[in-house]
Amino acid sequence: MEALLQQIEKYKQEITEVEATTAEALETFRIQWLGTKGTLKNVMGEMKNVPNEHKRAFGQVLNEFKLFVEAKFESLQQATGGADNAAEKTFDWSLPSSFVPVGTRHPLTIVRNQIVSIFKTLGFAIAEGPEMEDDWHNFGAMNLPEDHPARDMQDTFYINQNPAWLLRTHTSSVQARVMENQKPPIRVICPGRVYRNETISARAHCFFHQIEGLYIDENVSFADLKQTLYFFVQEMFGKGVQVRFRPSYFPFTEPSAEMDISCLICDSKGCNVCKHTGWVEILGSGMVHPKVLENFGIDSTKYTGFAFGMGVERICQLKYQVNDLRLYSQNDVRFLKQFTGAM
Ligand code: 2NL
Repeated sequence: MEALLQQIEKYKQEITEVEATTAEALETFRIQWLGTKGTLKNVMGEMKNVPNEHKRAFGQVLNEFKLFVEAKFESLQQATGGADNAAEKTFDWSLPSSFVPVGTRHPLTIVRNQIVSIFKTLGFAIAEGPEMEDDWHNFGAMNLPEDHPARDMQDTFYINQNPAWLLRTHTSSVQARVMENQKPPIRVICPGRVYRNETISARAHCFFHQIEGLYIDENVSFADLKQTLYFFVQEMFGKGVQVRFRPSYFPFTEPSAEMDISCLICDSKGCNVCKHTGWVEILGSGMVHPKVLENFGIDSTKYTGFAFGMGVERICQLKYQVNDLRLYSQNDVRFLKQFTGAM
């Protein structure tokens, strides 16, 4: 009994010395003294051991101690910033959190990443280069004759005419820079934005995104080209897709071929996308023209190579049925947010 009264005095002493300054310290105080397993509860529990004749007097001491602790707690609360505490008391922690909008990748980025990662598995390195180019890297080195229509002001954005500075019309200019700086074997994939002087419509735009590939080594054959692009198509569009190659012409490849795949939209039954042929064109390709190799001092009797180029917008159109090129650059979130989740 006497010991208990002394203990309570000691507690009071201890409490008087407490100076809580933070919300955590305040909470520690509350748990230690006022909590369900706190000191106050313990001391109250001693009541049952007090002889009956002392219960009344002891009860008063306990009650006074309780008020003492609570008063201290209140004064500490005030000292630790009344405003904060008021906010904390009235804040409803069970409310749902505010909505955090999550951005989405652009569909062209998604498709570009897919294409690039397929060629990476085949050992292709990624190369990038400037969008503003000189005549040589964009046209000359690629075996485009001086009078070629692509060189016309009507088709190309010129920044300067003499010497010619222009916005690259294909990413071949990047491969040109790779051939300039590296010796075969060369195996690169070049993704990037390219520019053409066209009137904007659903089917044409003044810029688009291209991915070109280049593979130069000894004994590279047209069979390698076909097998590589066939593998790409199966990875990109699925195992059941049919392919066909049609002879074509590019100044920088000989022979040249365009590649079609069976129409995914109508399962080759005939629709607007395949113009009722059952086939859709997805890329151009060919064996690198000997003149292009020699332009970079690569011995065309020792080395051969294949190259290809595809439009990312076109692949994206086939994968996601995007029917208007302008959607890619209008940044309408109703369009963009349909691609949530894809990488
Ligand atoms: C297309 C066709 C093509 C190439 C691009 C190329 C690059 C070098 C040498 C030879 Cl460095 N060729 N590129 C070859 C064939 C076709 O692109 O329709 N692109 C959208």
